Amino acid sequence: MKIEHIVIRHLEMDMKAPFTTSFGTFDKKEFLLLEAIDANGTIGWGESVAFNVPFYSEETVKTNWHMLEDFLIPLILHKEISHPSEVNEIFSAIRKNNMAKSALEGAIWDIYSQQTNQSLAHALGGTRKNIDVGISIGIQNSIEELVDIVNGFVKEGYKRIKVKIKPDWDVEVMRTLRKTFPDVAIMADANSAYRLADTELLKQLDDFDLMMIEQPLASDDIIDHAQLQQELATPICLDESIHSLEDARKAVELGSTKIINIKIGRVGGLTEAVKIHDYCKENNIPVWCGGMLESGVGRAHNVALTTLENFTLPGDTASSSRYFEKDIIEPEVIAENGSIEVPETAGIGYTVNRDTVESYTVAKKEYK
Ligand code: OSB
Ligand code: MG
Repeated sequence: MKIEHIVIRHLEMDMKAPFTTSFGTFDKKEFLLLEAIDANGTIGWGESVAFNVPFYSEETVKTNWHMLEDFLIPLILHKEISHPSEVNEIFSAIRKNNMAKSALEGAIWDIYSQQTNQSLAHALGGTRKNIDVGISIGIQNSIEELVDIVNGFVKEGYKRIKVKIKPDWDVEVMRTLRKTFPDVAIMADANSAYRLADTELLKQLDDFDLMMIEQPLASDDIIDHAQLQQELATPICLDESIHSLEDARKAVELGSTKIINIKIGRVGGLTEAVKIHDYCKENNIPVWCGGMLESGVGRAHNVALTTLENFTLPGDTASSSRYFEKDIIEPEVIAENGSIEVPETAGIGYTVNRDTVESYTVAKKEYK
């Protein structure tokens, strides 16, 4: 294939409810949507998971636009590409900026799977027809409100409940949840809110039979996490610290993580995500697919990736309707009883609604 035309759109979507983590609150979703068109007219869609603020990682909507316009798109336009796994190599001179790279690589994977007449899931080597999913719940104003919200999602059938924690919203919260929901699979995500000096506090979480604790320590750390894991019975799962197969290998070899959260954008695309999956499978490290409050396009890519064999733990890919009044894809992603049916049609398996996209677009530029 040869990509001849790329459209970058900056979208803003209202969220049904604000989402609060230890690093801040999102009350609207701003992101870049990429449309890539090849010489035959096949259209592929990709989504950047970079937020409008650099609090989860250093990338933002604006830095992504800069990287795409000035460096990544010029490397791709009018070049013959025989397989999307080549894109990683084409981008290799450019350091990091993984979310920007991933958005473009994702659109190319979509085109490739359409042209080879297979679902994206199949093109990636996935086999599941249905995927199990959980849900991630932000920090609330009171434990009572949190219990109500958890109760609603447990009733909807989500397969595990993840709750955000931070200092002063941790041990008592998890104690109450475990007492109220004795049989539910529960985990906590700290988004780097603690330091090794908090080990005694974090050890108290061992009382609540949590599936795992996600990224308790610094976002760039794998050393202190290894030491913390020695002290904790609860498995540590790294999110922010893992940007590549090499990061995954080092963290696993050091004993810093027993489970890995794979986010396509954070690791620079689907090709690298599959490599991390394969490495983890060989090393008995279960993985699950993380979420970044994606619109339907990013959500569809997450669904496809999760069909790979070693995605044995429920991910964060909830129904579109959990986040937005109206998503940009048709049909929307629907989790029923904590399970999503994987589409079998060629490409990402969902249709992008151009009118809906237009209604959320605040800026747009074309590259030829
Ligand atoms: O750490 O997984 C995270 C949302 C924004 C930034 C980081 C994270 C999250 C979530 C929500 O946990 C995942 C989702 O529902 O998409
Ligand atoms: Mg996380």
